[in-house]
Amino acid sequence: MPSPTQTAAWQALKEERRAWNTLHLRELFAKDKKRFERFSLQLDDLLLDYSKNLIRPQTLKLLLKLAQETGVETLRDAMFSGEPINLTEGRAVLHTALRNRSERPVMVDGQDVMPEVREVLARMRAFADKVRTGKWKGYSGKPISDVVNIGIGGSDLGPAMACLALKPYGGNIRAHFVSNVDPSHLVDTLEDLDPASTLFIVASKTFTTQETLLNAQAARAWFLDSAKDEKAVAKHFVAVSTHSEAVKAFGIDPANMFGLWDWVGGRYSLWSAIGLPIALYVGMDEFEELLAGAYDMDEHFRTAPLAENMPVLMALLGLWYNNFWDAQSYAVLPYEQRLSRFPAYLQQLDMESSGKGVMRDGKPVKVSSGPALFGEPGTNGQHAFYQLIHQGTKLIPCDFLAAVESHNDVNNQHAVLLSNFLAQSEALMRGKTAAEVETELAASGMGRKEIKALLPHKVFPGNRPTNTLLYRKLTSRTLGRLIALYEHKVFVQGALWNVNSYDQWGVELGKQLARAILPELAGGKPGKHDASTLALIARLRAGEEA
Ligand code: G6Q
Repeated sequence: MPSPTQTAAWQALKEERRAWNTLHLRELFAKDKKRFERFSLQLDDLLLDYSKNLIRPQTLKLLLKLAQETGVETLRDAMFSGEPINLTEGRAVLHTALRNRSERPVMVDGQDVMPEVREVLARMRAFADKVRTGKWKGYSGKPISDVVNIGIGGSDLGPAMACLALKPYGGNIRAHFVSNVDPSHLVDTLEDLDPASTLFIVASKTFTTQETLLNAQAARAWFLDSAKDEKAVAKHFVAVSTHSEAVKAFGIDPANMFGLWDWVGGRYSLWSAIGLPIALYVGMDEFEELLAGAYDMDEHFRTAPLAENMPVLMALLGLWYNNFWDAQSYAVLPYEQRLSRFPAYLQQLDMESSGKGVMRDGKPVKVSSGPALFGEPGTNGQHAFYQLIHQGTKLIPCDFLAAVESHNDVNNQHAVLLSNFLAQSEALMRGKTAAEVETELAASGMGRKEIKALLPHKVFPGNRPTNTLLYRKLTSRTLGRLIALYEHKVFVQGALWNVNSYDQWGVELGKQLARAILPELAGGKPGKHDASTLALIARLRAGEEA
């Protein structure tokens, strides 16, 4: 696969960018009454309106040509068919197999992985049903009331985000998530829990992650403090991992272990048994709805032509700003409080996957790769950081997300939420001209001198690009579609930049470095460090305040 810069489309896009120096969306909307129809796409109840982007028909044509020239479709087909596209780890990338709702086999090294996938799903169902109906009893005979997932990164962010999003489908089990090695996270979580009705899920693909193992040990000690019987552990601790030996060594019966496979990347694993907290919280039927939603998106991504392919279009638009408009960041703004952890989840998905400096062949990427992603739910973000998006010097493309219908009908507030949602993207697109500001200020009775001084501060340049994603209601199926949409978007960008989206050596580095410093904090011989790190270690050893 070539570097994208070697394609004819890339060179033509540079020209296209220059043409945009004199174009404004406000005028393009005025000229083309069909702009919304031209630049929007519907997949069942999910609408992508991408008309408020800095594109015209020829821009899109060139972007689609780039997708063709960089071989996006070939890599996509290789992923779905189980080829080891994660080159640096020699692995297939098959989170799509986990939600394959068809009878199609998925082959890895000549073997169909679907029977094993179905078997784990069946075990999850049996277990979730038992716990949710109260048939699974704790050591004192009490049913389970609280589930605590102990995991970090990919073994935490997805399930934590999804449980929050799917609250309306939650049953009588409360779900909690402990990830940070900061002991306060565990302590605060356990504070109000009853050991006799608490179930811990120790979720770690590798079962070597320091934070997770330490928190799991501490949780076990907390539990045994009340239960006072090692045998009770089996009723309160289950594991999700690929490593049955390590699980056993930790003291969890492998019969209470749910497996996954090395072809599931951590940040793509919520569809596997890593999703067990979701299944316990909303029930297995809803969990399967989540899988079905992702499968809808997989089928769309796999079969729709590039020009009508949601993840492809979103990826191309992202690349357009990232590489031709020098956008360094990207905001995801759900007007849905229950998606409050969605940006954090996407942060890992996008930044861990696309935060790469070399191409698939190990040569440096010559262009800017993944942007920094951030976001908060609207309307909260409006009262915080939108200022920079409206009037700052940086271009920040945004995705606005909202549901037509809310799960809660209170005081007409959903309509207020939606009016804000629409007003923001419209304002970002249109801006406010000097003439408009002047008219407004004059009408308020302001004098000429004052108007002159204030005017530049009140002008909004507009021409700031946004996507709008509108769905009927935040159901499990919709959430599945949305997550898979962003997963595939990230995949396409990886293909466009020719980077491996599926490794994470930066995470591994963190895991190694902390292990080396720990004994030094405990009084061991200081290692070779820079003066700043040495001084900080000395300060911490002395117990002084930093
Ligand atoms: C995800 C990353 C990383 C990983 C965590 C937890 O893609 O690899 O976030 O999920 O480090 O790893 P374990 O599940 O192995 O504990």
